[in-house]
Amino acid sequence: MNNLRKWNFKVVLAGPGAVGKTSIRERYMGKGFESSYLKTIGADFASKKIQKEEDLITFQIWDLAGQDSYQVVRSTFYKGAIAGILVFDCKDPSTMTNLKEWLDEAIKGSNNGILVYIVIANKIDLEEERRVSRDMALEFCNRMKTETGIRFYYSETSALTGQNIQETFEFLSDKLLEVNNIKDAVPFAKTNSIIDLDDYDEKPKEVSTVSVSSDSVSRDEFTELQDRIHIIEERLNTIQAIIKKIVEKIQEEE
Ligand code: G3D
Ligand code: MG
Repeated sequence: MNNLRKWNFKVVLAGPGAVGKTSIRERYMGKGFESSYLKTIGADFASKKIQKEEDLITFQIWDLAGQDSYQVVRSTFYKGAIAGILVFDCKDPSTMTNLKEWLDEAIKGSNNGILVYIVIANKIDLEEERRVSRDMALEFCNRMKTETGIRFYYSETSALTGQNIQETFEFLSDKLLEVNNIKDAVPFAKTNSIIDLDDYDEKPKEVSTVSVSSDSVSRDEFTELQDRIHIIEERLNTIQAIIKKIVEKIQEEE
């Protein structure tokens, strides 16, 4: 167990209200998840540990409140995030076009620190009512990519049936290990349920992650450091939540 590399990945689920963010998180976390509910402050996060060979990943998934009233303080929640999942409802094209604003907010709020973005078309179980086709969504993602230079992945899910939820988070964990230089790039399969908008346009990416040289730090020291960072990160998250609550109280009183 001690030989495992430990990772703490903060993931934010962003997008308009009612598109299914909470449902996606709950579907992925299952029933027995370890959770810190911060419902009263308009967002909550839950964490889930998964092991991939030598890597122990703690996903900390923040589920942001979609309500506009929270927008002022919402940026706090992007701090420290490494992945952004932008969710829209495939029945409602306006929830997709809205994602551009959510993306801008995520870029600013995370100080450009988010390394992996996935756009999710949710509620694909409602086939009859679907109004955004895969092609329309890919075109939209491509436009966002051209405007921002950001690399996107695209996935279609149903939080109701569970379709593609597990796969999307599996893919995300692989990508996060890849951007941390732990895993070789996963060769992209056309049949994959996740679409890489950069499929035909592979270019080396500069990533600003900390790389630890094994010459200077022993494995045990490294593990201990990671544990300590993990604890500090969890405390910071709690502090962020408390600050948000205070700001809201102040706003209420104004
Ligand atoms: P949010 O967190 O983005 O605001 P929620 O969205 O997760 O609260 O979901 C909003 C509503 O959409 C909920 O219905 C939820 O059950 C439904 N929903 C979420 N994902 C799916 C999906 O994949 N398929 C279908 N059919 N419904 C979904 P209610 O009725 O509780 O408001
Ligand atoms: Mg919600």
